Amino acid sequence: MFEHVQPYAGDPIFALVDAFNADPRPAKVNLSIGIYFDAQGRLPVLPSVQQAEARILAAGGAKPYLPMEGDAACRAEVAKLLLGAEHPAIAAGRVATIQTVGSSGGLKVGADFLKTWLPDAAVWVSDPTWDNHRSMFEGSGFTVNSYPYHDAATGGLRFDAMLATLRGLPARSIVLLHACCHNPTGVDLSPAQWDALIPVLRERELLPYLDLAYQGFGDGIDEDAYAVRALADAGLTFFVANSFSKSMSVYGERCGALSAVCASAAEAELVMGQLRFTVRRIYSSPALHAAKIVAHVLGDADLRPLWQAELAAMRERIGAMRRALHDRLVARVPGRDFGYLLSQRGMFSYTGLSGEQVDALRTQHAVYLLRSGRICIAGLNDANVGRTAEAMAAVLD
Ligand code: KET
Repeated sequence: MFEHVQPYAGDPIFALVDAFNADPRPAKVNLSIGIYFDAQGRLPVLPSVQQAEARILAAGGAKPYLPMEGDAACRAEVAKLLLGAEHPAIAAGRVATIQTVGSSGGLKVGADFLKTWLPDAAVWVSDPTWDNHRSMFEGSGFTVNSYPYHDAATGGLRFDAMLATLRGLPARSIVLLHACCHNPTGVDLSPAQWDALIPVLRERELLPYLDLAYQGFGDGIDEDAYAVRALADAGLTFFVANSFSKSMSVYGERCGALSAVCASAAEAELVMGQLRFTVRRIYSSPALHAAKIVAHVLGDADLRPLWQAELAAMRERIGAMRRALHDRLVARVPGRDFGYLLSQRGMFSYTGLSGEQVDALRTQHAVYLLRSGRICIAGLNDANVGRTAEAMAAVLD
């Protein structure tokens, strides 16, 4: 029956984590997966989340199925977090938000919805992007193409080339955009560049699909939602999948959402209906505990500011580690430009290291990063940043 089944080569990110865990060398450094580790190298449990869970546990209660679209309080909080509490699109009923199984669940539900309702569209992702974007959309039956994005020569953005490509796309093409903290490069559009992109999206009648997995890790919760709010302010119709995995350090709870900002309340209701149906035939309904965590943390007058401070502390620690790695590399490898470490945003930096240099870092120095040269800065701490810089310098020499 299954003799013809092809072996699975494994996911490049999860496979690297497995290899890291199996490595017996005590001084190993994990800069592979996009997970925030604290100054001691541990996966943090945020006090805001801990307190929310204590309250949830104390309240007890049965464990019914959630509706297909998820918990109402959670969904309302998500829409406000993305757009700002007072955004007119929310008041007008133009935002259809469903709670999903991580933002991956949201991305996938959105992809299946789009394949049904825009069946002839192609998907355009940045070059490069998170590998799973391509897999997910291809899995939903789309052709996935890429638009120019990262400039390997300068470590910046190929913004003009990106715009030129988008200007040439057929109407109703789906354009996947990282709202902030681009994965894998850490190179983001500035607010002015978003403002310049929006008329192109509108004139070409493109459908923006935002991935917001790192809200709060760039410049701040509101700052990182600039793209979402600018698109909504401009009256565009778009999707946004957002995640709490990283911002609340609740990876395994699978807390995420998908929002469709639509032209009218009537359209939002139609989209919501079909999103429900899409969910029903994949996983029926999302997780209760995830909904309660998100709704409590975002909706409570005490927990919300606590969470915001915790997220700010994570962001600031990443900034400090960017600076620490930068300064050590500059001292160790003079004449080479490491400015990208300071200008890139979020958990990731694109180092420009070759596949061979990445292999040498892993085999000779027990420093793990993706073969594309992506490092997760959030895996650095005071105890390992010096060794990491030494190892990087050694492979650059
Ligand atoms: N979008 C992006 C851009 C992203 O980097 C991730 C995870 C996700 C979505 C999925 O997050 P979720 O937990 O489903 O809400 N990225 C890291 C982990 C992974 O590959 O799954 C990573 O790139 O290392």
